[in-house]
Amino acid sequence: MNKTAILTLSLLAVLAAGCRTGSSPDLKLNDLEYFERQGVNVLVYNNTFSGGFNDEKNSGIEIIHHGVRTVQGGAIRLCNTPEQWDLVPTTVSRDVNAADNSVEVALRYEDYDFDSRIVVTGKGPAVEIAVYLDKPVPKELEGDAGLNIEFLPSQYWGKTYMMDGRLNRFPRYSASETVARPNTEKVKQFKGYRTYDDRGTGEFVDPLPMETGRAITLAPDDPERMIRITSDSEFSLYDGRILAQNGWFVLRTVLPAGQTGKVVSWMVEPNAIDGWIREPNVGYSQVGYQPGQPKVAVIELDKLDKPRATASVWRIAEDGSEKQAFSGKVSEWGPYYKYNYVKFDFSELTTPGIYYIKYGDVRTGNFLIDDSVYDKITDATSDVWIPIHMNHMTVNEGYRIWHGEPFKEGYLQAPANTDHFDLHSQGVIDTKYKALELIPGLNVGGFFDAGDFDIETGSNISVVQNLVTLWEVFKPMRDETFVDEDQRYVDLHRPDGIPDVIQFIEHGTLNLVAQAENIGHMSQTLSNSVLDNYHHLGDAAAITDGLHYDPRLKPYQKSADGKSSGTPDDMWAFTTRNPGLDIRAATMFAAASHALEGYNDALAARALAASKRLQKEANEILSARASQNPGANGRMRMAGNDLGTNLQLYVATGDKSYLDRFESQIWDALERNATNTISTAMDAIPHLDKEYRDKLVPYVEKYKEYLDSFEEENPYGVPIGLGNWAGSGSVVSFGTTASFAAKYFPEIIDKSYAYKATNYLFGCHPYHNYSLVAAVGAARPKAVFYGNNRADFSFIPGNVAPGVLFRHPDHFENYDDWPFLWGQNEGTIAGNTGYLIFGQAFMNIVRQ
Ligand SMILES: [Ca+2]
Ligand SMILES: [Ca+2]
Ligand SMILES: [Ca+2]
Repeated sequence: MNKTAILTLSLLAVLAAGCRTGSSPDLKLNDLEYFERQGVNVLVYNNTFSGGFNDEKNSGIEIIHHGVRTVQGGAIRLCNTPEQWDLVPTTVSRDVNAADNSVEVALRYEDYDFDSRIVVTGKGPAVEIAVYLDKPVPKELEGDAGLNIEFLPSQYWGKTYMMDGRLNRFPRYSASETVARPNTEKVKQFKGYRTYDDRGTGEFVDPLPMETGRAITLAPDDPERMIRITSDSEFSLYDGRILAQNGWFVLRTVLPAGQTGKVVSWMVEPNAIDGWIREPNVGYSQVGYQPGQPKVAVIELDKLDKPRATASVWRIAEDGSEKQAFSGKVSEWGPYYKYNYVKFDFSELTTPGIYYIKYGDVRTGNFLIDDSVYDKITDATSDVWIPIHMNHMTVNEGYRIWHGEPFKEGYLQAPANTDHFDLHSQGVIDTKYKALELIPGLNVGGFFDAGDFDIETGSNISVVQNLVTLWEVFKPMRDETFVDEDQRYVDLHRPDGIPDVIQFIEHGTLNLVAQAENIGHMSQTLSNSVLDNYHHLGDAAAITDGLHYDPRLKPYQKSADGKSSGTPDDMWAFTTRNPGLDIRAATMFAAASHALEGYNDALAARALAASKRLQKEANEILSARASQNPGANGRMRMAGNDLGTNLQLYVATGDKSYLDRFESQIWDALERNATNTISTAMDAIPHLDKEYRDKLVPYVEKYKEYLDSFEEENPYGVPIGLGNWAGSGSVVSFGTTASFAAKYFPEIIDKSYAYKATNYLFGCHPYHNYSLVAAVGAARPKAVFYGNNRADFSFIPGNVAPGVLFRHPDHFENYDDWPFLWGQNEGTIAGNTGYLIFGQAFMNIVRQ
């Protein structure tokens, strides 16, 4: 967007704001195709159930109520309190009828040949949600198919509600009633998997309603959350948390059997506070600023809010007194999606101290200006988050065991043609093992993927690669973790004389080498075999019983020798060979081998042997495939000969022929796409001469244009992802590449770009201003994350949240009272080791 356009748009925004003040209190469809009045947005399938993991609590009819998305999941659903893997409808069509002020969606359950239509019509301050059927509910779904809508527990618990005039309060914790019903009555779940373990009873648990009636008022005690809903037929209110900790409050009307036409009608009236304007979100770095760095707060404003002319910074003295230290102009940036943005530059303030920003009535949390503010930004990640994610170990911290030793029984060969619930599958068996046979030696090393406990091989390869990069480039000698692979024991905050990074490299390599040696090639994943333990929360050692599964035993029976059980909970190895993954592993093994030399020579030798064998075999497979399918030849050979691989192999082996190959490819690649290639190109600088570095200059200049383009694209000046998984990862890579560029080309790329990345991560971003990195040096880091302790509404220190998630068509959000949305709150092992590299590269340039 160019500056003129920005000015024009902001002018339009001000004009539009002027027109809308005192606008009608009716919910009207706007140009973005949702119902709007100030303080209330009603979205009708602007987001559909197609995110990748079934019910992501992000879809259907949704309400953004005074700035917070508190209601979603409005749909025809097949149970009282749907879980993630319950069937979701596909959206066959979505028609917006501006003249009627209505939106109609056609929904379909393919498994049951069941079609329905939902029509949402704005009627004054309310919307009518009506369900139409052209054919009656299929017999097998009678009593199951219903109109559901879901309310965010953390925004409603503790608040009152009235059903047909009866008084109630939303419970802080679920303790309502359930009933056990025969499994034959359970509507099938995703691909026939089951989210529950019936312990041999043949029964599933069904929640009973907390209340039933025809009129409900939610939160009459809280104008921001109050909603009135009436129905032409009975509805019931359920607490979804009774089945699954991530469940929501659900209001539901079961569709009548044998009827067609308009079968259900609800009137939904969300309260709108008269004259409500969202409080400004003053974005600033909660970790603070170095005295000489740029300091720009980005202030996110309601479009009806009139920007102030000035803002100020106040200093807190050692005696607790406060004094204004700086006052300056606020400049307009303009509209970006739902809000309007202004900026406040206080770079002139350079005196070390404790400060806060005042913008109108808003007073931010305090922050420091000091040279030392960034010194500890990676410590929690390296000392706490990463060791807690070490698999096959007991992990202790002080008085607390984070988890015992998981998966002692090892991993079984996944049966052929198995689809899986975490986006994997097993094709034909391509190992020497039979289905469900134990593959020996895999229960060693490796890192939990994320908030779940599988070893995602691709991610673990990236992890080892990241850690080797960290080690080779920065040699961090930090030793705060005790790791004993023989005892299978990790103790946090206990130095053992060995740098932690080298121990993490060893731990990751141990599992990946075991895969190469015992499977013969890399697996896709080592993961859960049953859905009912995949969604495990808490101690990883409790996921399986640690005993080998023996199908000859009765379910849950233990063998006389205590070594096996009839519980089919053992993890599976999904072994379907992917030569591309093998090549990535070969590169990583070469790098790991180099890093481990002199520390664990035996493992280094195994890694190098695996590297050479996998590279040879994978290239043979690719060549064979290419000769069968000549069209794919170019693409497949590229996979085996990419730039990064050749560079890594040169570093690992010292073999000049790899470097020659790298040099023969790099310039074409830079010509094709400088921004994507510049990072790899810079990785080679330490290994090549000055002439190579100087030849990169024009591409770095091009890269600078790319970096600058974000200043015009959004108010934060960093890449902001709009996908289904929020974009902190892109900001981290942006910051990493910008930091390396500032190191090698300070005359072209100054440090300001890298500082933009830390600003964003540590609080200067849309929606709220909390630091996205758990527990890191901020007055207000985020309080909840999607880790394995998420049911405790807690976090694992050092986690980097994906962050601010975009919801179509114009809403950014990051829940900080509800940890369960992975797309905004889950950290991953590859992402968090990537953050370590960023942190080191960043500290390296800002200390210069
Ligand atoms: Ca996973
Ligand atoms: Ca150590
Ligand atoms: Ca077992």
